[in-house]
Amino acid sequence: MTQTRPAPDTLRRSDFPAGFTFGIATSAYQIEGATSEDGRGPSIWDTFCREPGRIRDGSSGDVACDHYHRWEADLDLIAALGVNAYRFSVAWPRVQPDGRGPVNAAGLDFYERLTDGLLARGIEPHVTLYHWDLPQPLQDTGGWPNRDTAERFAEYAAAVAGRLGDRVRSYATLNEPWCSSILSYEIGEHAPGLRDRRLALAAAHGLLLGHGLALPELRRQAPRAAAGIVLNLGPQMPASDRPEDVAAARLADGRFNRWFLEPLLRGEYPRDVWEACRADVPEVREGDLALIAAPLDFLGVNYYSRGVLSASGGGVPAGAPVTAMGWEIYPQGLTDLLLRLQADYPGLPPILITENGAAFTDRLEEGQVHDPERVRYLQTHLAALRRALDAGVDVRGYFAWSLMDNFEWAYGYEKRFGLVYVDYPTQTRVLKDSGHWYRQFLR
Ligand code: IFM
Repeated sequence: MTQTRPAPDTLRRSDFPAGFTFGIATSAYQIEGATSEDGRGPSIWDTFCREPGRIRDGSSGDVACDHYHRWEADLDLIAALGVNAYRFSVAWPRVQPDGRGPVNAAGLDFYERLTDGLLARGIEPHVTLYHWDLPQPLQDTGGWPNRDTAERFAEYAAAVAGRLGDRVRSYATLNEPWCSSILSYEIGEHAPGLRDRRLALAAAHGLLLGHGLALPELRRQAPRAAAGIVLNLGPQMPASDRPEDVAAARLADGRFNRWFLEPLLRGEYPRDVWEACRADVPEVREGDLALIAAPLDFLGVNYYSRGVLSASGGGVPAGAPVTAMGWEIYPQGLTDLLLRLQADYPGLPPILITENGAAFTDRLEEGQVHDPERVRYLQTHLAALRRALDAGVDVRGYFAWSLMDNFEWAYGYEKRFGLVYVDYPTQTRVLKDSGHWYRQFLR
């Protein structure tokens, strides 16, 4: 029987299951600033931002949204939205300035204040341990391609969970390992900005290994918190039925989605991609895959768009709507992705949509920001999520990206993803129409 569902623009929180988590997300380097305060050490992003030509507007996260100093007012803003969860990341270089050895108490104090501040406001803390800000000293000894980094990550995870413990609702080990490996070591667009496929695949394995080593530490230190990982995923579709396009899409799917999903959920790397990349595949030691495939309490999915592939490359179909990032707006891809995960991975853990959102060219006019495209983006993606729930996919929560405009990596401050507008010179926060809409939706 087909269920009648409300149109996207009439969707409300009550159209989702009772207890469904609705939240909003950020990450440390993108919002905190204060990069050399209270004992924080340098990260690969501090170094990368200082290299000429790496960041489009020549900026860095040195000040960002000054959240390190404004966190209390920012938590009030989150509370005013009416969300029941907030996803933030911990900056490893604040906790361990050298990436190893003694813990910097002041760094952990900050995240403890944040955690307790959320709980005091009735908001669940969801922590991501690694959202790309590797301590520079660990890059100096090889970064993620060096297996030692995975060991160091597990120690760091234990230190964070040892302090924050079960006050945190969920710990994600990694955010989007595709970005911190392929985009960073092969495509060269993110720190450390290398172009070497062998190193990229070794980094991907190192990241997954770090995840596998960290999981038991999280379970030891915070037995009641959920432990999982966050992947950026999206359907990779052929531009036509031509066999070359179908093959290109299959390989793109393998490199983007399956290279991370399969070791985590099946304990093996996808054979077709392994063969295609044979000259560059990583060293996998005995026991690695068993660690990596340990059961997860949740799989975090970040969904933004799909890929459309032909033998000559990827692109957006002519005339398709896009965001300011040039990413196609394709809500059905979220439904398709979730159904595919459910079909392909028996025993799939519950899913959290840990990021979903869009950049548009926002303007502050007379104290207001009208962003109807973002409102529509959120509505249509929530409707797409609702369709996946109707089809039986076990999704437990949704986090909009992002709380506020912030440092969008290689794009600097040019791209605005926030539901809250940030006027950077004054650090004034202004709720955009999308923020008003989300608050209304959640009411
Ligand atoms: O801003 C990023 C975030 O850090 C990771 N996921 C994608 C977002 C938009 O590009």
